[in-house]
Amino acid sequence: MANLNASTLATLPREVKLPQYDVASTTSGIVHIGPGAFHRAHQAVYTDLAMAHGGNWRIDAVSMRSKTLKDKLAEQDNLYSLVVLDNQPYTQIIGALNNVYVLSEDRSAIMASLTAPTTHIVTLTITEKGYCLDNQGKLDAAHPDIMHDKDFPDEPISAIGLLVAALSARKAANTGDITIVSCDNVSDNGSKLGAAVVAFANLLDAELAQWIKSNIAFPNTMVDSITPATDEALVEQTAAALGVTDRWPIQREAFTQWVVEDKFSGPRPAWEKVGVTFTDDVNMFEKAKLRVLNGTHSTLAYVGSLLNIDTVYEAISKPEIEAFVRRLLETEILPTIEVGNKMNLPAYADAILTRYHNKHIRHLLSQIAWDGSQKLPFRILNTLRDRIKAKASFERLCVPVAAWLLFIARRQQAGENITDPMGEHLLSLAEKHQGDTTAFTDAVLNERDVFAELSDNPAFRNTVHKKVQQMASLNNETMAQCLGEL
Ligand code: CS2
Repeated sequence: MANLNASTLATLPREVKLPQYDVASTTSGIVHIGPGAFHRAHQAVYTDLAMAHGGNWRIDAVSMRSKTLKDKLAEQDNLYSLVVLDNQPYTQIIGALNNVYVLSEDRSAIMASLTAPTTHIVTLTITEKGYCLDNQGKLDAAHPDIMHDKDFPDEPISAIGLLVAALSARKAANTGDITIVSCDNVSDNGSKLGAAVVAFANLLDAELAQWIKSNIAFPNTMVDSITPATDEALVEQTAAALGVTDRWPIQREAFTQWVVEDKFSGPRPAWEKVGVTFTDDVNMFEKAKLRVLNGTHSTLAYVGSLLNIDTVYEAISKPEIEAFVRRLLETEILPTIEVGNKMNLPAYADAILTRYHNKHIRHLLSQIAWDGSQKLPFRILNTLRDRIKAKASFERLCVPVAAWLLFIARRQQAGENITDPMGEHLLSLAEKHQGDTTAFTDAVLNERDVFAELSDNPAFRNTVHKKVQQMASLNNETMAQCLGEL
């Protein structure tokens, strides 16, 4: 079978949507750091659509480590398929990626792109851990990657170091303004990124730090679209539908949302014409999305994996699980989000649960369970803090925390790894306290990198202990009763 590429586009079935601009003659205006599935299903799609309204806004994608994308797309002119899995499925070819680079192989091309006067925007999806933040959301100067980049500022290995190297070169060359747009599920993502970049620059050169502060915009954003990782089944299904091979398509639900703070240092694509919302205040959207969607996603991931359930759809299809998630939302999550009359919060939450019921999507709970130590602070612990501050109940918010602990203990017992920067350490705690769940719970709750001041809160600790005990015997037979009591 031939490959998907510029010369086979004309052979695709008529119903496949194609880029509505001349891909070959359109050049780059954006650098994206971290081109995982989410970027390719979200910002790259909006940008592809926006280029129908003009502008040289193709994307130079920079992988910090993985060579997969570069290798897979090399033979297909960096074209790939967006496969939308929903009641009305469709396939769309995305031409937005102009170049795909890997940091270890393409350092000079990456710097050239980051410092080009034609580059006006850098977007990032580097996941929570990519920001190298401490438990207060500030740059962790003791992070090994940050310490490396401080010693070798011209050969950075962190995204923060790379941005500072690029900004330093732009300042020296007096290149035009650039806007840096975080697109990760981190609360106040733009402000935190901006502060981390300035803090790192300050370690190298106080004047550069000041220049960044005065000249570079870091808008906050909220991003949303459920995007399971690419798997072989998708590759096969796409080949059957297209009649050509796409080695790295992506799949997504139909729903997609991008809310961006209207704060750009220079020009940008006509994103507002293709569904992106620009606003002065992203905070409310960000908070609602992180707490409602990502908070319940992580809850499903850890509770579901204790019941050997594989996907979000299967988990939410168990009436006991859905009922618990609804109680958690109504009683302890929604009351922490102030929306005034700008948003109908119960309807928003309801629509998210409806999205979980999309039977066309196989979204693995094991994928969502990655990086719990990095995700739970933003998704659950901040909500819990607000409840504590308001002297309100937070029992149910301790369920995902307890389920995470039991998930770690079970993985250790099964001799399996967990994908998490703290994974090895957490598994070693589970091994040390094997057979003593109380001691293990105490040991994890002492991890200040995750829990910060909550480590010292007796009410929080006691409730997590209680939930661990209540859920320790959770299995398919006990599910109804066990979840009914939570
Ligand atoms: C998920 C998110 O993998 C995860 O942790 O919760 O990727 C989620 O699917 C997206 O944020 C939806 O917008």
